Order: sequence, then C-alpha cells, then structure tokens
Amino acid sequence: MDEPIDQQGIARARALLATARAVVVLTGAGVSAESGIPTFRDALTGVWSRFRPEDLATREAFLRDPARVWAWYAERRATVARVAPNAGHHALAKIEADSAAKGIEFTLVTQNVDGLHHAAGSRRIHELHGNIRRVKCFDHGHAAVAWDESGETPPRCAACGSRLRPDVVWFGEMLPEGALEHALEASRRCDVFLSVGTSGLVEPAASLAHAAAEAGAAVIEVNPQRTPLTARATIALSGTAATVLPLLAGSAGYVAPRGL
Ligand code: BV8
Repeated sequence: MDEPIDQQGIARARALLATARAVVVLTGAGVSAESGIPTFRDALTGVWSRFRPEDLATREAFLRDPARVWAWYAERRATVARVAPNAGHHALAKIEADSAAKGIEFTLVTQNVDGLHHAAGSRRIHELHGNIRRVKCFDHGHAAVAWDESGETPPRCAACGSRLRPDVVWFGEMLPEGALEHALEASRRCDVFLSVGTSGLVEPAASLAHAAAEAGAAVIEVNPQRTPLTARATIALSGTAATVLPLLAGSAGYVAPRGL
C-alpha cells in the first residue's frame, strides 16, 4: 500500500517555494516513470537485461557494436514517441508559470533525454544529457533530421557518411557546452533546490543539489525511495512525482492541513 502523503512536509515545502527568490528543479528518470518510461536503472529489462546502462551508453560500446547500441536507442525512441507527460511534468510546468508571474527565478535542469518536460509546457529547461529524439553523426555531430531505418544499421550521415548516433551524452562524454555551468550557477544562486526522481548516482548532475545546499539553499527531495541526498534534504517527501508534485504546485488535490 502506498505510504500516506506527509501533509506537514507538503505544507512546509509549499511555503518554501512560495517565499523563494530563485528555484532550481533537478529531475531524473523517476519523473517519467508514471508516463510509462522505465527508469534508467530499470531500463534494461527484457532483451537488454543482460547489460548495464554503463555498458551500452558509451562511445566504446557504440564502436564495438554500433548496431546493438542503435537498436537499444531505437527501441527507447519508439517508447518515448508513444507516451505523454504525466501529472508530475505538468505540475512542474505550472510551478514555472506561477514563479514567472510572481517574479521568482525558475530553472529546470533535467537528466532525462525524453523531451517530456518540453511537451508538458516547461520552457526554462537545461537538458544535461541531451535528447533521445535528436540524432547526429558520430564523427562530426551533423544533425540528422531524417534517416532510413530499413537499410544499414546504424544509418549513415547524409553529409559525411559517418554512422548516426543518438544526440545524448554517453558515460565518459562531456556535457553540452554551457549546460552544466548554467545549472551549477543557478544551483549556487537559488534558495530552494527541488530534486525529483533521481537516484543521485550520476555525476556531475548529482553534485548540483550539494552545491545548492553548500550555498545555503533549502533542499526538497521527492522520491519513493531513499537516496544519498535524502539524509541531507531539508524536506524529504517520500512519494511519486505524479502524486507529490501536483500537491506542491497547488493543483488538484491540495488541501492545506488544519492549523497550518
Ligand atoms: C562527464 C544519457 C566529464 C544516455 C546518461 C565525477 C565527476 C565527473 C564524472 C564522473 C564522476 N564520477 C563518475 C563519473 C563518470 C560518469 C558517472 O557518473 N558514472 C556513474 C555510473 C558513476 N559520468 C559521466 O561520464 C558524465 N560525463 O562527467 O564528463 C568526464 C569525461 C571523461 C572522463 C571523466 C569525466 C556523463 C554522464 C551522463 C551519462 N548519460 N543519460 C542515455 O540516456 O542512454 S545518464 C542516465 O542516468 C540518464 O540520463 C538518467 O537520467 C541518469 C541518472 O539516473 P536517474 O535519472 O537518477 O535514474 P535512476 O534510474 O538511476 O533513478 C531513478 C530514481 O527515480 C530512483 O531514485 C527511483 O527511486 C526514483 N523513482 C522511481 N519511480 C519514481 C521515482 N521518483 C519519483 N516518482 C516516481 N514515480
């Protein structure tokens, strides 16, 4: 049975968000779980279950077996194409819009590559790990807008002939120019850092919450499981994104606890 929602924690977190000057939200795969996208640590089910993400999401894996890595991303791209944002994504878009109306600076930093935050209406987004819907060539990064899945796998770049790959950041690759710097700068400047649906295992994204805390920000975590951040969080809300975030956004279902 799901744990009862911590109404006191929700009320305290809402008060922090309402009185903030600057808010940073970091999301991980957990925010897309209720849209039907397996979390990253759970992504390797079925035919992929004999691999670890770190074994497939690398340049070396692609060079070793480009067809296998391309097929894993093609399957994930197909999943992303048929799912929709969930109430958690929509709640974050509402928090962004409400923050703008109140003059509160808002930054959404995501580790996710599924594009669902943009689909839900969020706009102030930093995609730290790229976007699986975009494809580029391995040798020069030429963007590919169309490609033939029926021929050679992976398909080839129309501009230079090198193999196509997903436009995501693999393990061992640098993050997109400026994305980490902007995320770090916003994290050090914010007074509320909201971490949602991330295991906090992948660097350098995992360091953002700690940078915010060290700079004096209050840290709110939303996750049904404990993570390395939980002990450090000002408020740890044990629950799922689609349940908790609408309560934080003041959308459907929020009832202020008596006496608060
Ligand atoms: C780099 C794209 C410089 C690909 C991904 C220290 C500093 C720098 C680098 C390192 C370092 N230590 C180690 C490294 C190397 C490495 C790393 O972090 N390795 C890990 C395995 C230890 N980092 C890198 O290589 C990074 N590059 O730093 O460049 C450099 C260069 C060369 C040499 C050194 C340094 C690049 C990392 C990016 C990798 N690419 N994605 C793809 O998607 O295929 S990372 C991948 O993991 C996804 O983006 C994913 O989002 C991300 C993090 O995982 P989570 O999002 O947290 O997902 P996870 O499944 O783990 O957890 C889900 C959570 O949700 C759980 O807590 C669960 O409880 C919760 N949950 C479940 N359901 C719900 C929920 N929460 C809410 N609601 C629910 N319903």
